[in-house]
Amino acid sequence: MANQRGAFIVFEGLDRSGKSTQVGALVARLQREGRKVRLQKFPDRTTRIGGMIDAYLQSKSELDDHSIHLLFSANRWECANAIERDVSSGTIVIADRYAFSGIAFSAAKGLSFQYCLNPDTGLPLPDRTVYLTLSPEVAASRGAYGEERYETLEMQKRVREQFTLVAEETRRRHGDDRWAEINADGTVEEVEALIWENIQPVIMEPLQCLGKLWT
Ligand code: FDM
Ligand code: MG
Repeated sequence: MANQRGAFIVFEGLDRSGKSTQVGALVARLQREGRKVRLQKFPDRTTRIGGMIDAYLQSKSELDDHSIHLLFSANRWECANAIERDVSSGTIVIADRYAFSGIAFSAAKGLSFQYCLNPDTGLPLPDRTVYLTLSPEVAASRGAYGEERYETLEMQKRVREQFTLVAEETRRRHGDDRWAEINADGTVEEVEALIWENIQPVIMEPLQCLGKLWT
């Protein structure tokens, strides 16, 4: 189909869920199939705003919780036009984290859920968000957390709770099809197969234009 648009697919998940591995594998597979595909990491640490976020995450700077929340959102807004442009010209844009992490991490620090949601209102709405879940046992068996801010067991537990609320809100506002949960306890290949099966309808069927988040 000549003018078929691409798609916007987001991956979310807790630390050590294998999210970045799976995103990389999916991008490679789509490329092998001859699809136009672009990986978009959030936070995008390559921009000026992204540099401020990077310094904060590495504890090289301190910022008020509201300030850093708004910077994460601003970092998405500075990429929004490119996502819309690429999807409308046939590219599959795969995002490693998005606004859902934005809410889950900031709300886990105590900001109100509604406050966290607001600045992302109107961003490109993902056609599907794949949330990779991990049982606590398997998470524990995958070794130590990293060095960055938020990479502690206590914070990850709170983030997991908030992701449950984010999932409910997404389904309530945008429908059940927008949010898929995939158990990432299996091997890389097993999880890859589950993801591939899950996203087939999204990348095969011609879709209408991209929606707007939280509207
Ligand atoms: N994070 C990520 C947030 O707190 N808010 C956001 O909006 C986004 C996109 O940043 F701990 C957190 C999640 C994670 C950290 O992410 C850096 P990566 O995926 O580890 O680079
Ligand atoms: Mg990290």
